[in-house]
Order: sequence, then structure tokens, then C-alpha cells
Amino acid sequence: SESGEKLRTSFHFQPARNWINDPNGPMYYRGFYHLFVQYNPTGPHWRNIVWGHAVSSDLLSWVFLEPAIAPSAPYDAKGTWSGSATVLPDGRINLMYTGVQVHGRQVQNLAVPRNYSDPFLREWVKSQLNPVIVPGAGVNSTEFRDPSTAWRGADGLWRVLLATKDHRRHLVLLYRSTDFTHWSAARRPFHEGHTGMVECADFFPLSSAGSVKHVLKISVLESRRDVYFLGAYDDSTDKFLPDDGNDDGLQLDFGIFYASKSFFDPSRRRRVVWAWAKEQDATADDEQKGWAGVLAIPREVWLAHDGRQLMTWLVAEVDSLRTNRVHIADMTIQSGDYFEIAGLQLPAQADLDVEFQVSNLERAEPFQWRAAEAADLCAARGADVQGGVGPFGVWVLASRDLRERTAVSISVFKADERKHMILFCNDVSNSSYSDQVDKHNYGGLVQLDLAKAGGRISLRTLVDNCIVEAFGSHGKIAILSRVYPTSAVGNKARAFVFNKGKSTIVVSRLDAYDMASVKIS
Ligand code: DQQ
Repeated sequence: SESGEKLRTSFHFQPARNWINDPNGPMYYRGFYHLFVQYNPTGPHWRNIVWGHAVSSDLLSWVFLEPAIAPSAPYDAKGTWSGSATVLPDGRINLMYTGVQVHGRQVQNLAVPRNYSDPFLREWVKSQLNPVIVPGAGVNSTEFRDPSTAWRGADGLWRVLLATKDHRRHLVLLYRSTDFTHWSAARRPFHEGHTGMVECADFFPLSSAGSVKHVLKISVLESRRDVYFLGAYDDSTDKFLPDDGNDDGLQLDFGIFYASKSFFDPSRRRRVVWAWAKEQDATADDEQKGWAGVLAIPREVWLAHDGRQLMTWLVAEVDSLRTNRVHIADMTIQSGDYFEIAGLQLPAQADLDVEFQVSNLERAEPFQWRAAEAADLCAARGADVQGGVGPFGVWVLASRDLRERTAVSISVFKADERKHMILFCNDVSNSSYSDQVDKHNYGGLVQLDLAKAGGRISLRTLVDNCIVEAFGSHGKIAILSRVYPTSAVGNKARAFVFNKGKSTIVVSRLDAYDMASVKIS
């Protein structure tokens, strides 16, 4: 439909039509990035799930190939669900995925390339030994899925993680193998907790300043949140011990960012994370659009200097899409004022990189909430309720009369004598005239020593028609939102900088770019 076309992304990954959800098995192999994705080849809803397969040399343009894995056997008749790729030291590749059986039992299967001399690895063959992992006695057989990428311990054994739950806990289970085909369960759960079913466990090391930490990420089904734990892992005992004070987990992104999956990119020696940005509109709208589901731009992740959180940023390749640049420096915005970012050709498809400078810090209100209440605070105050310092930020996908607009906002609160709490919100409450879409605000907090930072707060906002990805404080925080403007679409959408706070602020630097479209063929 016409509205479906207008909302389609220009440089975020999505197939020509139909449904996608989780990214699966991302990997880099001999010059190409491979991305698999939960895909329904028959329509824009979650059904008939196969592994869609796409190949790219730059993480931006993709060739969408024939599905790599589709239901074909009793061990995966009802769906080929999420899983991961492992590139072995000798260059062979194993995909491990969840097969759903007729009565809903979930088992884990392997598939390998048919022909390694095909650079696109178009065809995949399922192992004759499938299923290679089945739910053992006492394991919840209908909630047992999403094998992680495998890693090898010093003892030479391969390990994978699986997510499940029992009647009181969620569990991440560890399995070991000498040959990747015969697996046995470890006696102890690798991780457990009380959030209900979890999905898509991901586990990887990161190092900073010579010290190594491990990251365990789980996707919490009920809250639709990806949560990670930083900690220490010992492969001789297979114990993962989260750092002190990290028991509830942290978030890489505070918005619509789910079922993420990472891979190590050896060509650039970086850890890259993919995630699914689910639709927030009605199923009927998806039928009309003919498509549903977008993937977030892949992000690089690394460990913060203090080792206490992950940092995240768009992969550098995205910068190559920047075309026309608009530059503004040292622009003061009085309380209640705003200005349009003029000179962009297509603000619906843009990258806005802004550095704000705040003063009057004595006006910042004291922070009197808990960090976990950030989203509630964004829901209650959003980007319009005047505060001492802020909210200020950008309006994107905005109509000329500003009645339709998505705000990415910053509000400054006083945490203690020196530190400030910076609240970042994606305020989507005015993002669409439609009342059929979820307009829930999301956000998170960053603690900053603003005096030390010269009062400067950075905000990068990537806009692509129906998706807004915001990055605050150089990657300390990220918030992804899905939006459905009805009038601020295509060449009618505009971008502004605003200040709704009591104090004057300064845009010390603004670089805005039109973004080129990519090819997905
Ligand atoms: N999506 C897959 C499951 C996974 C869930 C099915 C997460 O394997 O647990 O499409 O979004």
C-alpha cells in the first residue's frame, strides 16, 4: 500500500515484503557478512518461520538469497527458529538452530554449507544426526531454544548455551561437546533468574585496558527487553559470576530492541550486535503494509573504561551513507524556542549529530527517582514538561505545523554535589495521528560529571522513515523507537532543534546529513 511504501526504511535491513523477526547466525566469512533472519516467506505475520539469508560486503547493501533453512523434517516441521553460527578454527561453519516439532517440542539441529566454494554459501545441508540436542528429563520441552554461538574451552570442549525455564526460574543451560554433534548437559545451570522465559542467550568476551570481562545477554520475553550481565567467566569450572551490583542486568538499548545477537568481526576486530525492531502498529496495518519487522543498524559494542557497562555505537560503515552536510555552530536557544534544521534534502532519512552545552546548572532539579524509573519518567514528563535544564533535543519526522513529531530529548537533574543525572527520552507520544499504534515513551539515564565535561552532552539521532535510533553521551546510552507518522512522511517530514527547559542552552555543534539509500536486492 502507499502508506506502507512511505514508511519503509531506506537503509535499515528489511526484505522487500513479509515478516521478519530475530537476526540469526550473523558471521563474517571470507570477505562477506552473512545475516540470517527469522522470516515468513508467505506474509507479514509471524508464521511459517524459515531462516532468510542475506549477504553483504559492507553491512549496508544486501543480497537477499533463498532461505538457508526451512522446515523439512520431523525435528523441525513446525518451524526453524533462532540460532547461531560458529566458524570453526579450520574454517568450517556450523549453524545450530531450534527446530519445533509437531507437538511443540523444541530441539536443536545443525546445518552446514553444501559447497564451500560458493562465496555466498547459498545452500545449507541439515545434519543426518539431527536433532543433536533434545530436552532432557525434567527440562521444559516446549520452552527450550535459541542456541548461542559455541566457544571452546582450554579443555578443547565446545560449549553452547540454551534458554529455558522451569516452574519457578528462567534458566540458561550449558551443553558441551567434543565434536559439535554429541552434546551433554552440564550439571549446573549457567545462569538463572526470575523473569519468566528468556530467549536468545548470547555470550562473549570483551577486553578493555588489558582486562577481560564476559557478557551474558538474555532476551526477557515478558518485558520484551534485552538485558546483559557483565562478569567473570572461568572455563575450567564453567562458572559465570556477574559483577557486584549487576544482578538485575543492564540494557544496551532502552527502546524497541529485542532478540539481539552478536558476532566477532575478524576483518575489523570488533564485536557487532544485530537486533530486531518490532512493529508497534496493529496487525491489520501490517497486512496493509505487506511487511513487518526491521533490524536495527548493526552496532559495535565495547566495554566502557570503568568496566561497568557496555558502550554502543553504529558501525562506522554507516557514515559512508552521509551525503549532504548541514553544519551549525554556537547557536543559542532560549527557553521555549526552536529552529528548523534547514538545508537537508530529506530529513526523513537523516543522521543528526548534535552537541549541546548547558549552563545554569544550579537550576537542575534534584533527581529523586530510581534509575529503573527512567521509562516512567519519560512517560510522565516526556519532551514537553518544562524542567529547570531541559528537556531540549531534536524533533524528527515532524510535520510543518509540528503537531506530528517524534522528540529525542535530554533533561538534566542534579544527582549529588558534582554529578548529574541525564535523562534521555524518545518521546513518541505525538509521533502519529493514528491511534492504532503503541506510543509508549522509552528512555534511560546516564550519570555525568557535567562540570568536567564542560557542560557538553552529545546526541546522535539516526532517522529512517519509521525508525529512530538515538545515541546519547557518545554511546553510553541508546534508545530505539518505531514510529508511524501519517503526515510527516517522505519529503514532508522535517527536523528541528528545541529547548523546552527554563534555561537557555547552546548548540555548540550540529552536523546533520542526508543519508543515501542502500540496495537490498
Ligand atoms: N523468536 C524465535 C524464537 C525466539 C524468539 C521464533 C525471540 O526462537 O525465542 O521466531 O523473538
